[in-house]
Amino acid sequence: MSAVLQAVLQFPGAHSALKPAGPQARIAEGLWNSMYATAIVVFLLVMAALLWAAFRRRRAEEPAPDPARERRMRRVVAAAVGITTIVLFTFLVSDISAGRAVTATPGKDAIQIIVTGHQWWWEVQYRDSVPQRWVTTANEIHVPVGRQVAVELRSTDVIHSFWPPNLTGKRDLIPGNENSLWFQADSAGVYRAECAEYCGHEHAKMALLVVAQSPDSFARWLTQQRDTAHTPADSLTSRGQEVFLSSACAMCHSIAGTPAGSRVGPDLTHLAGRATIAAGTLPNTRGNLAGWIVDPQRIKPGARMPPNQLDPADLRALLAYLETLR
Ligand code: HEC
Ligand SMILES: [Cu+2]
Repeated sequence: MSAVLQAVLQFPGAHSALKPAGPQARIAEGLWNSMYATAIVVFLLVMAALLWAAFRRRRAEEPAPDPARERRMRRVVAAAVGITTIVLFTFLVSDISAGRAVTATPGKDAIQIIVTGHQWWWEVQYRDSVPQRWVTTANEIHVPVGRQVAVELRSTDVIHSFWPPNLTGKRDLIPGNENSLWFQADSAGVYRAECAEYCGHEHAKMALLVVAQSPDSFARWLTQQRDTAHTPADSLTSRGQEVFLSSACAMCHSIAGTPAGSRVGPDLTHLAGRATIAAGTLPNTRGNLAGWIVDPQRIKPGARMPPNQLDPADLRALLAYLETLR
């Protein structure tokens, strides 16, 4: 799955409000472009007037008061005030209408996703009328291209804010309050989103990826996510599962199909299918996984996962097991 990560790294626009990939982001970009262009014109006009005033030839003595000239000047000033008012009023109207367009109610066939903010990672859940078909993952949202995605935003601790700049504006996740937004990705790609509200020590390491894929490959992904974890097939991975279930890991993490069912930390049922670990902090490689498990505090000081002292053989078995969780 590091192909996903490669895509992010090779696509410099994967984290930019000026590279819109969906209808809302395009509205925001249009608003920005019009304000930017207007500001450039106003700046040039003001600078030109300033330079003209500074450098125009002066007469040696004060000219005699000239009522016609005074009237002309008054008219110029009134026109400038009038134009300024019109420009500001146009900004106000386009701002309000852009805001309304961005927050319009999503259609009935929108995909529903629940995103819960935790210090400092994102829980992502796809619900279904049948609870057995619910999918829980972390730090990665998969969506089909061209379909609306309605996101319900929750928080279990402090205020976070969900912001995928290529797709839409930001919206807060507030404890005890449900917020929502929707977006749509018009082209396949991997877009980076992040927490946009300071939420403590590791706020900067609270990113997530939005993977927009064709409807077919999204459907395949969702079906696969509904599977429980594979039963270990060899002695190494069985040992790894034993290590996982017999140490502290199982007190905080879930792996569907095993007795581990806690939701303190990210669901690990399909960990190996994710591109990054620790909310976009590190690429999901064996070395990074080992470093994280042994001492998460070195990588993300303050993260809600304690260091783990594991026998090297046990660690190797644990890593082999975690890598089977596709
Ligand atoms: C006290 C609870 C706790 C314990 C015990 C714990 N973890 Fe974690 N774990 C967390 C939390 C919370 C996170 C999310 C940290 C973050 O990204 O800020 C996490 C993140 C992870 C991640 C990264 C997941 C992802 O998708 O980003 C892995 C892998 C992981 N833990 C494996 C383990 C293993 C293996 C053990 C046992 C050796 C373990 N954890 C023990 C709470 C715990
Ligand atoms: Cu934050």
